[in-house]
Amino acid sequence: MDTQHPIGQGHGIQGRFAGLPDKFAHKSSAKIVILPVPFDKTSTYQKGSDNGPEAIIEASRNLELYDIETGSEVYRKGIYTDDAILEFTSVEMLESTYRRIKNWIVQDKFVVTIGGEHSISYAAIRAHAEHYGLLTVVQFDAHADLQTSYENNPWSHACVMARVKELSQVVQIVSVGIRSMSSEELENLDPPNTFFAHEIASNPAWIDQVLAKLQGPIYITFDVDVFDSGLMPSTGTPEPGGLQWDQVMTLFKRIAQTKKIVGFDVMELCPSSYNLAPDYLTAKLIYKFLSFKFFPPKTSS
Ligand SMILES: [Mn+2]
Repeated sequence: MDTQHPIGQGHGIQGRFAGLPDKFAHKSSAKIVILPVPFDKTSTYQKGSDNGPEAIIEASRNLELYDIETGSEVYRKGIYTDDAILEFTSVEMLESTYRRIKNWIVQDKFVVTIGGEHSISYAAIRAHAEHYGLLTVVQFDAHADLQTSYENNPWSHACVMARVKELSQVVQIVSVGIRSMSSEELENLDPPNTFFAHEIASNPAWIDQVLAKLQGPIYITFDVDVFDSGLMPSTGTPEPGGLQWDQVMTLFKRIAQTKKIVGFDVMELCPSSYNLAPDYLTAKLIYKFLSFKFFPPKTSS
């Protein structure tokens, strides 16, 4: 066994992202905090995203922690896996999540919130928006999530971006991968800042066009259903025609190279015991994102 790299490949400690030993998972010294929010109350099709955080953390123990592309080992920054937010109602969950995240931000931690249904992101974005004053939100999603209210609940997952729009510090939302919406959402939609999946498929310049929109501190909210349903079947509402892994990686990398990313969340993994690949994909997505964020490659590719 290589004693220089004793971590990864299923070793390590259960319940911690990447199974990191104490040295790299310490609450006070870690630069990165993983906040699990196992909440799924408003989803309407396939339920079970409340099992997402546990599945992500379990899968993450199997990651190899040297990132080839950036030549880095981002776990050495320290990744603390926080206690899960456990609340019963949407309002309580949002308030607890908001307060927990705000407390980490003032300690200069980079917070990765993992869900759970997409409504959770409102609390995370609100905490970052208040701290940074101005925020551009990049939304990776199959769905617009712009319903004013859904099933009489303004805090439904289907309304999350409508609520985010109401935050005064959010200067703009740039949406990527959208391919399913209702006509009622059109009035809330910002067409110049919406990159529909069918347009991405036929426009090689789409990544440059996304980057040209971004200003100020960047928050990325990532609904895993932005991926094509073949790659990501384990989600509440899987949609065909979605993004591929390399497209997402390229956009992550390009944003990290040119912008200041201040926060990140990954929502809507609805794990299945019959197929672990989507769980592993989500864990790897988080680790790749962190590798790009903290060790952005010098040259663009
Ligand atoms: Mn969504």
